[in-house]
Amino acid sequence: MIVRTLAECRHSDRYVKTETWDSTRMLLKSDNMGFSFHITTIFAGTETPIHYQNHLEAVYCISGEGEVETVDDGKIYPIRPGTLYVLDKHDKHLLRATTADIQCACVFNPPLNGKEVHDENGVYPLEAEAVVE
Ligand code: 9YT
Repeated sequence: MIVRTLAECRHSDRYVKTETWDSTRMLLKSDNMGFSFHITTIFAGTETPIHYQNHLEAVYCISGEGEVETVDDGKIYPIRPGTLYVLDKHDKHLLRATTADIQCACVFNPPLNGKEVHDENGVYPLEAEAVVE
């Protein structure tokens, strides 16, 4: 059995921060669960272009406020506490936190290795550097 807290993961190599979001990767590929599980904060007033060509992702909003826009059709979906959005078609999208930071729980299949950040096209590589523990 694995038991971890957000606080201890946040103070380890499982924590990744960029200009528009941070991510605490509580479960990774090395945990052998077949998915990874992250707690992510999207910073208020930011927009992040994302295109997970190699991954499926489900995102559950715990707190905060924002929207996600699917690039191909220009549809905008509000994000509020209790909203789940699922990138089941590798949807290219723009993620915006508006008036408040969004805190969300994210699940990735296949699982992340640990050190992934978006490349210039908003993509995570299939095999990024792993967290060493
Ligand atoms: C919702 C989303 O995709 N945010 C970007 C960070 C990502 N969730 C991650 O790597 O944890």
